[in-house]
Amino acid sequence: MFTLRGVVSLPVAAHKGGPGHIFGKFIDMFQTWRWFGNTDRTPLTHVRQAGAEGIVTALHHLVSGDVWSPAEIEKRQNEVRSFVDGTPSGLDWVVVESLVVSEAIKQQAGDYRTHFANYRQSLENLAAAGIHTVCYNFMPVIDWTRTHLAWPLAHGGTAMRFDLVDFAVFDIHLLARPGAEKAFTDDMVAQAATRFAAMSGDRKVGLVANIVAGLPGSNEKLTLDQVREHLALYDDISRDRLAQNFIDFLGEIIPTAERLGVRMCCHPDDPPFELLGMPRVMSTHAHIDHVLGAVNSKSNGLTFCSGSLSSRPDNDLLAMIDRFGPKIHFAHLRSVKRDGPAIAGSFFEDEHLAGDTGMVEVVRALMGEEARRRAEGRPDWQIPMRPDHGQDIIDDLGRSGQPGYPTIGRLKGLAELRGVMAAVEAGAMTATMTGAP
Ligand code: DNO
Repeated sequence: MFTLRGVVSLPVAAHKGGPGHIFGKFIDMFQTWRWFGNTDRTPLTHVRQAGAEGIVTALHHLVSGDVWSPAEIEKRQNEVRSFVDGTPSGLDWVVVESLVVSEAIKQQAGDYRTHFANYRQSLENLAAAGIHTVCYNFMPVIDWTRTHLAWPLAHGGTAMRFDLVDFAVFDIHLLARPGAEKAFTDDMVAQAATRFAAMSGDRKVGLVANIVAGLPGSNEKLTLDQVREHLALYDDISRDRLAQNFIDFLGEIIPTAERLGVRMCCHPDDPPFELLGMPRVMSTHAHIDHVLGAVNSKSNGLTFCSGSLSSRPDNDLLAMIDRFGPKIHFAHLRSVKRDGPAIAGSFFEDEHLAGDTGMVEVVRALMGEEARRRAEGRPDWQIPMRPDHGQDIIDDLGRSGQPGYPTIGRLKGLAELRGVMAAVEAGAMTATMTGAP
């Protein structure tokens, strides 16, 4: 029932082979790549050369709340399966990211009941097409948020950054949200005032665009006024109410997902703390525990995003893998470097093996979970991962790709992560051969 098409159906020997695998200890993660369709600046030929084994994509052109029809799904599958010259790509669409949950569902307003039915129908259509892993999020109004899309690094490349002072400038001075100062410390409010006074017109426009115009993944591009209107709709929605709306959504769709063998996996909040006075329900260990426990099904799972989760220092990633492991259906692997110890603070997206995330231990723990599943006989033992984001380096600079999704930066990230996986696997093998614990 729970097979990941194109993943576990690959015979292990044909998939990787090599003498290292003869003991049947193969615990590698399935290496995927996010691709936005044929307009993506990274063509599938390059995805193949980067060594990715499967594709993560979505029908980004459809409005949230609508049904994903079999014809649209098939069209995207066919795009993934061929290079633009028509030759087979050797790739398949294995993970949906994202089947967006509409604002109507998050707020339980307007057409939300129709949207529940449409969401279930989309799951039916995806499962019929052989796609069984579906990522989504439950963040109100704005998907992931950064203040800088091309923050200069000492090595000459650029990275994405979330700067809390810039965010306060946006919230207090540009969006001018009533009462926004209350969300920040006095010191932060003062720093924001100074920074705003010195900020150029271009930077103000750029800052607004970075935050509200939508980063890849959100299919609604909002104006400042639309953000204000949306925020007003959350005036009466407390954190408890949003959490309950989330659980109601799960109650509506998880039985269908379970019947279809679809693994739903919710992405954590990014960043994982409150923004713009709106509640957050997927930021911490306790939040995730609550949501996964409220509708207890293997189909109700988690996208383990190491970068989002480690953006706050009190999240213990290894404890999360230990607790939620059996329900981790997808992994985003990236690292952040935090500016300081504040729970809600600034960070930038560091190289995949650098920063505060502790990537080697995270990969080791995820591969340990895979090994545990294999021993248990789970057909979906292999966790699809993708190198999440990447710094813009070398040919990425000036390519104008999707923010956070450069070709070379991700290729480098994937190569480094593959190295970690190979080392972890070799370590497991050595332990088996020497009888070491
Ligand atoms: C950013 C992504 C997110 C993610 C959604 C999942 O790079 O990780 O946009 O796709 O939050 O629904």
